[in-house]
Amino acid sequence: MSENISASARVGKQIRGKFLTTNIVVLFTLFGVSLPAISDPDVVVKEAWVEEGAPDAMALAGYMEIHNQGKKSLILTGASSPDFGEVMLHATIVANGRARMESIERLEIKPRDRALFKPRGSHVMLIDPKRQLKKGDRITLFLNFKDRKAHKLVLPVKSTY
Ligand SMILES: [Cu+2]
Repeated sequence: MSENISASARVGKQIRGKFLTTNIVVLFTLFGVSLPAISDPDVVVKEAWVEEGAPDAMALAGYMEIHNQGKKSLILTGASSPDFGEVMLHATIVANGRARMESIERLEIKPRDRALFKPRGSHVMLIDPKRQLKKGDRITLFLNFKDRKAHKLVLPVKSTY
C-alpha cells in the first residue's frame, strides 16, 4: 500500500518536472535566448578548442582548461564524442629528447585548481573523425567525471596557421 502511494507520488513529481522544463523551453524560445545547458556548476571549462588537422587526419587534438569551482575534487575519467569513433585523454611525456603520448585514465583536479590541456602538453585525442572537420566547424564533447554527470561541451575547430 505504502509502495503504491510513493510510486504515484513519484509519477506526479516526474510530470510536474516535465511540465516545468517544457515551460522554461517555451519561455527561452519566446525571448530568442538559447537554452543554457543544465550543468554541474563545479565544472567550468575555458579556452576549449580543437586544432584543425590535415584533410585526411586520423586524429585531432582538443585543448581546454578545466577549472574546479567546487569544494570536492573532480575526478576526470575520460571523454567521448558523437563526432569521433574514439576519444582518449593523453599526456605528452618527453624523455631522452623524444616526445610520446601516454593515456590518462584518471585525473584528479583539486578544489580551486585546474587541469590544463594545451599544445605540446596534455590533450584530448579525438580519433577517427566521422566527417572532415575544418576551421569554423563545431564538435560536441562530453567530459566524464566520477560520481557526476557528463559535462557537455561544444568546441570550435580552429586553425593554428
Ligand atoms: Cu595524443
